[in-house]
Parts: sequence; structure tokens; C-alpha cells
Amino acid sequence: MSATIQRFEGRTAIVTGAAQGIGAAIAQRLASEGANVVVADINKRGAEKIAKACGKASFAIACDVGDPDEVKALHSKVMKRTGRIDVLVNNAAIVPFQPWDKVDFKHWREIMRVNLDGVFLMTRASSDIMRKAGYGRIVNIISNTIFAGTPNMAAYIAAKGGVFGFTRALATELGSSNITVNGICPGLTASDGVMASPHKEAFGFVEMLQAIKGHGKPEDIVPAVAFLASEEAHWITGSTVNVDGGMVRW
Ligand code: NAD
Ligand code: 4PL
Repeated sequence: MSATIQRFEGRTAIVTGAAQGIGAAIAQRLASEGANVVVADINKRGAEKIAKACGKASFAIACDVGDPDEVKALHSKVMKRTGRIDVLVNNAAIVPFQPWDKVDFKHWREIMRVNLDGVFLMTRASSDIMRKAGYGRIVNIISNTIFAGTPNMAAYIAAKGGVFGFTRALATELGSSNITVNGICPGLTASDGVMASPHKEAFGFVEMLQAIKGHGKPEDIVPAVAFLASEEAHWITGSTVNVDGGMVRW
């Protein structure tokens, strides 16, 4: 899709987990609307490929969002290169398929480290820069599993529920700095990760629950993210929007 509007001209946007899947689609859309996109991912080569597709104002940074030192290093690099952070999309996550019998403390901790601590670390560092500038847009990618209680994802759903609550709390903390914080809950989406996992077997069942039929694709998630990341969404904060073909109708 070639967007003609340029809502992100002159803006720097960090998209985590953008080497593939939903994050890659978000990164390319923000770039097509003029953003300098920081493609942040633990997968360095994948991130470089997407940064190239985003165009020459964008660049890749290898970063594990759950590692405090790596998150700190990412923020110094971004500030050196662009001097600003206008948009943060917390999209990076592990999307496990883990039957309850296999949910041990090691699994639980790793999911919390990446999917919840990662959101905290990225947001702590980015929002401190946004506060100084007096402008910011934070969009957290959650999941409609927090409403559905989808099987084989207990630790994941617990972490995403944490991000849902954090979105509301942070909206309160950052409102006076002209920073909005909102969430998006995708339903089952044909991302690279999902298509390489047992989750892909669930499309038929999920479609049966949807108000609008079809299989969710990364491109279906992007418009709501871009809107909340734009200047004109200034009156919306602390909100979470389901983007799932009406699966849970929340
Ligand atoms: P994906 O597995 O296709 O891609 C995830 C990306 O995150 C990968 O590039 C991976 O390398 C990166 N990543 C993983 N751990 C990381 C870390 N520690 N630091 C930095 N990057 C890391 O996933 P996806 O399906 O595109 O999911 C993207 C987001 O959407 C996630 O937050 C996921 O929870 C959410 N979501 C996905 C679905 C779905 O059905 N695909 C549904 C609801 C929500
Ligand atoms: C409905 O977030 O929202 C499977 C895998 N099914 O990761 C998800 C649904 C999955 C989802 C998700």
C-alpha cells in the first residue's frame, strides 16, 4: 500500500520486534508516511532487511528488549542519530504455544522478561526523552487473548494483561507531558511467527467466532496503530482497541 498522507514527516518512531510479522508491517507503514523508523529486534539480520525496505531514513538496531543494558544502548544510538523519539510501538513479544502442563517457572519468567519487562524498559527510557520534548505517542501491542483466555498461552496472557493495566496507569502518569499511551489487541493474525507455529491451526475456529469473516493479516492491524501513533489522536489516551474482526466484541 502506498500512502499519500505523511503523518510522520520529521518524526522518529521506534518499532520493537519489527524484523517480521506485525511489527514489520507497522514499521513499513510509518516509514511510508514519512517517519524515520528504528527497526529494533533481537534478530539483527531480519531487522536490517526491514530497515532497508523502510527506506534510507530508517535503520536497524539489534536489541533484546528484556535486557536493560541493550535498551539503554539503543536509546543512546537513536538520540545520536535522530535526536528525538516521537513514537514508540511496543510490539516485540514471544508468542508461545505452551500447554499448561509445560508451563514451569522458567517459561513463566522468560515470557515475563520479554513481554512485560521489555515493555517497561523500553517505555521507561523512551518516555523520559518524550517528556523532555513535551510530545509522545506510545502504542502497546497487546492481544485479544486477554479477553478470550485462549488455550496454551497462560503466561503470555498474564504478561499481556499486565501490559493492558500498565497502558492505563502510564496514560495517567504521562498525560501532563502531552504523551498518549494506548493499546491495540490484535486477534489471531497470520504473522511469520504464527504461520510457523501450531497457532496456525486455529484460524478456522477463530473465524467462526468473528463477526467479520476472513483470516487476520499484519496489514489489518496496521491502520489502528498508525492512527493512535499520529498527532490527531491527541484526545485518546489510556484506551485499548480490539482489532480482531469482532472476535470478542469488547
Ligand atoms: P512474530 O513472532 O512474527 O514476530 C515477533 C518479533 O519479535 C520477531 O521478529 C522476534 O525476533 C522479535 N522478538 C522476540 N523477542 C524479542 C526480544 N527479546 N527483543 C526484541 N525483539 C524480540 O510475532 P507477531 O505475531 O508479529 O506478533 C507481534 C506482536 O503482536 C506481539 O506483541 C504479539 O504478542 C502480538 N499479537 C500477535 C497475534 C498473532 O496472532 N500473530 C495476536 C495478538 C497479538
Ligand atoms: C485469538 O495473541 O489473539 C492465537 C496467538 N489466537 O497469539 C495471540 C488468538 C494467538 C490470539 C493469539
